[in-house]
Amino acid sequence: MLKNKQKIVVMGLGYIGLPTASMLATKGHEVVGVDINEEAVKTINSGKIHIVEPDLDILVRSAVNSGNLRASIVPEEADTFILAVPTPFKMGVDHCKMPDISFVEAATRSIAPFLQPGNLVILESTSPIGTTERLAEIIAECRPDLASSSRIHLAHCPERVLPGHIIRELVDNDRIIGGIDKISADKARDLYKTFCNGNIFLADSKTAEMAKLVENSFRDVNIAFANELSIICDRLGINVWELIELANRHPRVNILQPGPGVGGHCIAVDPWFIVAAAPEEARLIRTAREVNDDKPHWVLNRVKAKADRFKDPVIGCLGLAFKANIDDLRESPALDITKELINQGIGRVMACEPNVTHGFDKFPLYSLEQVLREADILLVLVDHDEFKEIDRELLKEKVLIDTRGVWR
Ligand code: SAJ
Repeated sequence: MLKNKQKIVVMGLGYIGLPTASMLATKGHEVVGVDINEEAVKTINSGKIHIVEPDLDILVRSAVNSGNLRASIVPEEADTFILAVPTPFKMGVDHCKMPDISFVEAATRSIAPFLQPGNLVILESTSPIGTTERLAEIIAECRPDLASSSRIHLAHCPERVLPGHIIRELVDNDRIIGGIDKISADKARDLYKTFCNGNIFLADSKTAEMAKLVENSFRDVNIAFANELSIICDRLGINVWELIELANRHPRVNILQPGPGVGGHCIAVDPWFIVAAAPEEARLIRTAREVNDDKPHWVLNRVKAKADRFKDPVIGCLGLAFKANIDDLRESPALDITKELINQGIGRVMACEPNVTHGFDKFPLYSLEQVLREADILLVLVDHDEFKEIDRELLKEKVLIDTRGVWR
């Protein structure tokens, strides 16, 4: 029997909320997952999942079967509320993308009627600086009866899990918890300790918010360096993959890998939250975003230049997902490049995405065999294992544009 068993409401049953809710349920807490998507709620209540993530199906099934997890479209009273809703960006002035915290605000307003003195509210969503304090204001507006200090505890505990490895990283990763006061941070730490084997570090809420943004910006800036190198090397006739491998033999150098651009819903978004907060100072972070956002155009122009040499070019696009060995197409540069080739009528485009087998209707998909047979130009957009294993003999007569270095 769990020592500090709690009733927990998790707002948002997506890539973060659902694994977190299920994990807490399998550890013995009573969990109610809340989502506005009625279909998702039905699916989860039947022990199934509506998103793709390795091993999540097993975790959800066991959480639902244990009787500790149920999904609902409305919140209810609980000891702890965890907010795991999206924080996208919206277009601001001067091409600067501004954080949109309307989902977090709406989720806070919807739990406000159910709050009781002593409750803990945890913000997991990646958020701009000051959001946790903003939630305290919203709660005070909605519930003046709870406004006196320390009646509601509030902490930011940013998620850090890598899509494709969410279940393992949820348990193993270190966590940062930023409380609006010490007691809030302590209470959140006690809860996360029930499933997290990593170290838990306490900070104030602004530092925790910034830490999450900085982690993803660090990666974005480093990928931008690799992407810029790939363009420089192309001009200078140097194999960038070999170059990076050699440079990384230095004990203090660790260059990341170039690609067709940066996709997903985190790394291409979060740095903008820092730029929006400090536009004059965040020069490198902004430039890195621009370098990465520009990479798909550069790839497109390279394909056009090669296609010009053919009368009726057939272009095989290998991979549509935003990174290797997943089926997630959200904010994928590979998908954008392929769509743009089709829209601009650059030859006949044959796209192949081995991880997407049904439900895709934007354009036709082809088997790898068919693409390898018919394409004049092969454009590698994702480093899926299937593409690494292609027999090199089959590539001999083709024009190759390998944005991921799978055939380096
Ligand atoms: N990419 C490259 N070159 C590289 C590494 C990545 O081009 O060397 C590209 C990928 O192909 C992809 C994009 O970057 O298009 C992002 O992929 P990723 O694997 O770097 O990260 P995400 O978006 O799947 O998850 C990130 C993780 N953050 C960090 O590694 C600092 C994860 O830990 C976060 O929890 C997640 O963002 C999030 O939710 O914020």
